Amino acid sequence: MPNGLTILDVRDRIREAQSVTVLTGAGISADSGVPTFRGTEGLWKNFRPEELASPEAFARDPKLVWEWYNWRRELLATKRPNAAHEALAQLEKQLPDFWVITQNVDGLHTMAGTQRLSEIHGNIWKIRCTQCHHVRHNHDVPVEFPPTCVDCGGLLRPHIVWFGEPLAPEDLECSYAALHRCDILVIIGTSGAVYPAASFAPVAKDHGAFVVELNVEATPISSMVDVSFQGRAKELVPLLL
Ligand code: BJW
Ligand code: ZN
Repeated sequence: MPNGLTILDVRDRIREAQSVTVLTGAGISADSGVPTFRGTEGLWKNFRPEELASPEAFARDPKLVWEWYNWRRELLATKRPNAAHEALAQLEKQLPDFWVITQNVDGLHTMAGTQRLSEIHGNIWKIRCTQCHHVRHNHDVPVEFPPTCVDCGGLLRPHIVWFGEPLAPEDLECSYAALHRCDILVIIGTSGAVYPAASFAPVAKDHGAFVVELNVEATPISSMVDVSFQGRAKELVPLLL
């Protein structure tokens, strides 16, 4: 119970808030059975990020990168939102100003019903043409290689932000606006290892927000927040919200 605040005290603060922003990471979907990136069971234990999640990797070996995404699409096609995703979708209906910023590409927030959402690292169920940049929804499992654009014949890639690539300006704009205006920022299940999301806690704090972290363990973000609760997202989020 850091700062003497219980999770129910924070729940009361959220009920009184005008504006709440939520930042989520892989930990919220871990409770749906989706692997996280880092940690002992994380994806990066078996796969090197620079070999699969970078524009250089795709230029070098697009087939290998598509095989990895096909494997993940196959896994994700079996996953459903959990109680944490659902609690956030409910809260959206109750608050005048609410925004979810997710680093997750799995689409589970949308499946749970969240509408006020920025998917800042993209979405695995969207694909983009490397030539004409057209983005389309695509739920094929697997995507046949080489996938080509119906408009221009260009090679298609996952609509995901890889290392070294800029985030979409409209996502950054919505995210920073939500971080600047919120009374409370709730950060759920992220290791705080990847920028710019890793800097969102201090951005919100500098604009006067009360910042809450929910995670199964302490992270580099823990020392910057007002209160940090340790536990699983699917248990803590419904209690908090
Ligand atoms: C639970 C739980 C349970 C478990 N309940 N909790 C500043 C400083 C240093 C470096 C940089 C910087 N700015 C930019 C960079 C470079 C780079 C970066 O950050 N590198 C770092 C490694 C240092 N950033 C970028 O390249 C970004 N681009 C950018 O900044 O562009 C600038 C630019 C401008 C102009 C021109 C060009 C460039 C892009 C970053 C994109 C990241 N993409 C990835 C991979 C996508 C591949 C894919 O998914 O297919 O996105 S990286 C990977 O990490 C993925 C995630 O979204 C992201 C964050 O991971 P997350 O969600 O935190 O997961 P984990 O696994 O790390 O943590 C899980 C957490 O959950 C843990 O804490 C657990 O304890 C917890 N947990 N179970 C609650 N049940
Ligand atoms: Zn095209």
